Amino acid sequence: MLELFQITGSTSFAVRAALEEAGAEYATIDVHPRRRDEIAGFALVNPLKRVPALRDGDVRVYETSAALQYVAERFPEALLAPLPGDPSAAPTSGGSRGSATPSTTRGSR
Ligand SMILES: N[C@@H](CCC(=O)N[C@@H](CS)C(=O)NCC(=O)O)C(=O)O
Repeated sequence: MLELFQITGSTSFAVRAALEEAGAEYATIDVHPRRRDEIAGFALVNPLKRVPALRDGDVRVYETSAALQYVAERFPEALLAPLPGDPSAAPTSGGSRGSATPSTTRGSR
């Protein structure tokens, strides 16, 4: 089962929200901020011993953005984000005034 190493009130919440939104089966492993060495295997999942971190079988992911991307790709049916190669993920002009700010859109599938 997919495991989320987390600290309540940290950016772990974003990954947990994505897992919930995806309807994923997962377990949470609570990391105490000052006792991170007590969690068996945590350093193998994230050598920096920071949260969030995910373990999914042999796959280990850390950094919030990478974990969010992993969840989106692992559960594509949840449509959490455009997937690599999805033409609807192409940057747009950002509005009628032609802003140069990149943004992404998600089309209906
Ligand atoms: N750049 C990392 C930052 C991770 C990070 O600093 N996490 C904090 C919680 S928000 C943490 O693990 N703090 C515990 C510590 O550094 O001791 C990310 O985006 O995931």
